[in-house]
Amino acid sequence: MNREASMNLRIGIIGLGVMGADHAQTIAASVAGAEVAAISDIDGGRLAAAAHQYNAVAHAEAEDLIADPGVNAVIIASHDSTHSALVEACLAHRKPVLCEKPLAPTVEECVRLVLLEEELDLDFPLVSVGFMRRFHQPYQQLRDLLRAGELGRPLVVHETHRNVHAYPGTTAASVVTNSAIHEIDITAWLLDSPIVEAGWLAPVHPEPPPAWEGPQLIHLRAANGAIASVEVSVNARSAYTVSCEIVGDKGSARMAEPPAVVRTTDLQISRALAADWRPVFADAYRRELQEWTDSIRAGRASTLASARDGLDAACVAEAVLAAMDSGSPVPVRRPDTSSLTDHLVPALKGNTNDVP
Ligand code: ISE
Repeated sequence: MNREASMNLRIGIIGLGVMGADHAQTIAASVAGAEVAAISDIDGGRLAAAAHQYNAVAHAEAEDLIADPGVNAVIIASHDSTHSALVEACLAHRKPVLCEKPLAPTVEECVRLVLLEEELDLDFPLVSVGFMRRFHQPYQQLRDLLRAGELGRPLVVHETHRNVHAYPGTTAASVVTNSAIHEIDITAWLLDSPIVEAGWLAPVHPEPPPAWEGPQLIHLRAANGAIASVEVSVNARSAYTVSCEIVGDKGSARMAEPPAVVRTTDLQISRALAADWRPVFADAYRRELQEWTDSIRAGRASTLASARDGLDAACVAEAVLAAMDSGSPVPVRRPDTSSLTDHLVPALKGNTNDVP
């Protein structure tokens, strides 16, 4: 157990799958002012091993971790379908929460979370969403170039996102809500303009949606007039790769290939590529976790994506899914949250959480 008086932020992590385990490691190895204080996972063996490794409290139930007074901030890295209820529990306990993307798979759930948080009338928001690409330096440099006017008016964004293997249970829809949701968020963030229309295409194939795991082509149109094409493929087999190029009316800029060693053997030139996103975005995850920790300890809003950003991405994802069904481009519908706000949260009032 790790409950001695320390000035570190005591973080509880829910879910020890790929991302929960990765966050635990990053916090322990490279985030200043934070420690892994508690862990929860549905797999008892995995939970016990990680609790031992990090000298952390093990909670079989996620709700007990959130209620634990020894935990002052929570990371949710469990299955997408659990996000909404767990974020709500964090709000009830007034605990800052970093919820892995998506905030929740449906617009309805995201609206509820936004309203619950806003009704608490807090000094700074409690909910952050793990759109870590906002902390990836190449995206930040592309955004800086656009903001400085170096590329002129942005016209087209070309993006690709390829995973090696699909998760079991992947559907055409979950490719949008779990994978393409990154491009949905980062495109609006780069362009500084909300997405207003979405379209969807896929090659003709014997296995059409909903079972389709092959490449999808998503088209986005932003309010400022720019358009984006996103090729997303979760079963590409070749390697994990992500690319982004922005074309403006004065020039274009694209992410360069990551620094790597190029090998020449057997009459071939080659370099190693990543098997998944962790090595590609390791530095972005570290910077995101550091900023989250620093903001909570300083009692200020973080620069991570907010619950409203999570809702916005869900609205665009919903339009993509509607375009997938209808075969035509669909305008993005955004619920008028100001008319929905009545009396959602009396039950959440009254709890406190002391952050070091
Ligand atoms: C995964 O959940 C992630 O968040 C990765 O960043 C993304 O590239 C992958 O497609 C998702 O499945």
